[in-house]
Amino acid sequence: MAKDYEYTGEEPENREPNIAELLDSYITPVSTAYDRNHSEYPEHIDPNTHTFAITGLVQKPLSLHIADLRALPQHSVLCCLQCAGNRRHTMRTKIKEVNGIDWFDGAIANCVWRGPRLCDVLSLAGLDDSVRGEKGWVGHVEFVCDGMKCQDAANYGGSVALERAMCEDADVILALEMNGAPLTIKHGAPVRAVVPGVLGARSVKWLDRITVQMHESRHFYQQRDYKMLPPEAVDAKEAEKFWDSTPPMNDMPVNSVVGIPRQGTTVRRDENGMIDVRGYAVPAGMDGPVVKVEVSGDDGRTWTEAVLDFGGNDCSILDSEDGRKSVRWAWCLWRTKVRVAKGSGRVLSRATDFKGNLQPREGQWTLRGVGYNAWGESADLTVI
Ligand SMILES: Nc1nc2c(c(=O)[nH]1)N[C@H]1C(S)=C(S)[C@@H](COP(=O)(O)O)O[C@H]1N2
Ligand SMILES: [Mo]
Repeated sequence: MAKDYEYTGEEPENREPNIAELLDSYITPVSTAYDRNHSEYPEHIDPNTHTFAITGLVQKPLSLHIADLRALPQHSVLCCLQCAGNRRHTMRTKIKEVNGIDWFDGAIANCVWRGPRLCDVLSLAGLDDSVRGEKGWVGHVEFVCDGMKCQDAANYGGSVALERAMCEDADVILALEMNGAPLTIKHGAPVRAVVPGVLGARSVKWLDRITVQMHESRHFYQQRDYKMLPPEAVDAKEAEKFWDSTPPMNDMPVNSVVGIPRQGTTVRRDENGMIDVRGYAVPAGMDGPVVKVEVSGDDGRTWTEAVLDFGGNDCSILDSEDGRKSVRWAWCLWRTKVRVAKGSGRVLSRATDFKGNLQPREGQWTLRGVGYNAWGESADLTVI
């Protein structure tokens, strides 16, 4: 199938680390974390003079400095940011061709983000009565970066529900730091949104404007991209019929991948006929943390429970509410040994999260190759 979405102009930087490097550390180092850009990087933005606006359905529109954000209580969130197109390569090779960057399994990073809560920032401006519904907040919060021309639009933007933004438990922050250091320009300096559990596209970098509004963002990257179009949308022309009726993606699904052994490699069994297997797993949206990862070396007939690692903590961290809360948005790294027959073989993985979401055997094909979460798989192994 021909690609309908050829990019024009300068190709922005999009890169992912190889899986071995990614699995090497629980907290993904800033230099390892994937980069996903729809535009070139901005030149240095001076954090002392940069201002951004809070507008829309607020009592008092504001223009804020970074110093105003530093003056608010700071909140740290350990969270896995992932591009909606992570694992696209597997969707394209296992099901059929899709349009989009050929991400393998590395468009994901587990980092500590720090900054004020978005709800505290919005409270500075005061929310208008019109967004106060009977059962909670109505409307949306739009994040916009105005400075940079994107491939498909004049600027970058996206939104999340105001209810999510205002819910303390949802941990939505305006991040000033990543892994204990000021944000780098690549990752959104001086300030970016971080929306845990939601596709990375909403964690807008280089923020210029936050607007409270009744409607979802009408931005290209909210309305004409990052949607799980139905399978009937087989090409760009057919997709036109479905963009408006398909909701934008929001929460990411429960997922896991087998990182080691790599697909297509030769592995040697130990004296018991077992091989070492490692990978990562993430929970669905707000339903974390991951509580179980199962691995199979016999095509899913039998499953072995993997040992979970939450950054030096084992699964006993899941026993208390505080423990679970501390890794709710995070990934776990997992490892185990499984028995595999000699010859050609494969290993499979499937994750379950705290709410009981189980990673499905099959993934749904969708034109833009987003949201793939079929069982993790390392195929075409030569087992000796
Ligand atoms: N301003 C702006 N913000 C953006 C993007 C962008 O192109 N421009 N890309 C988004 C997407 S699609 C993802 S997955 C994440 C990637 O964040 P990272 O580059 O820090 O890993 O940023 C999001 N925020
Ligand atoms: Mo993304």
